[in-house]
Amino acid sequence: MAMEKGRYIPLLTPCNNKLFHLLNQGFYELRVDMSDFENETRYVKYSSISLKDEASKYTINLSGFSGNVGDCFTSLNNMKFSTKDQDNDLYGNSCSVLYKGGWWYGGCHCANPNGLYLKGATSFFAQGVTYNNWLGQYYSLKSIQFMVRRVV
Ligand SMILES: [Ca+2]
Repeated sequence: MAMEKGRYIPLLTPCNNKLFHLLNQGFYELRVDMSDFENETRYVKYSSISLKDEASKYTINLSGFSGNVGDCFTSLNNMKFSTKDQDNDLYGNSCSVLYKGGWWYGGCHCANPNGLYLKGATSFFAQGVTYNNWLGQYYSLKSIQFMVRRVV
């Protein structure tokens, strides 16, 4: 964990800051690879991804969906990043507290990549590493990997 004089910094903030500076260097696409515990895989791609700066709470913009499973991330467009101590979502309560992750929550989520690692079928609704358009909100994926690539 990154540390500043006298206080801990949540890992997510410096990570998003890094991602912001990276994505600001050009035009990037996003690919997300997922797997379940039966060795099935799915992917989604977005031909464009960009982030605004920390003052704008890392507002995300995504477009140009393709993939072999339903789209869960175009709905993130214009959402701000929320953590347990920073509620920037569109929901009356805190999605981050309810669903155990830091994420671009709206009100609340179609996918929860930073949720709890619950290893497959679970009775906890939407708290795992879920992707609703593939295995629903009661299945926590084995893996979900985000990759960006510069296109221009
Ligand atoms: Ca809220």
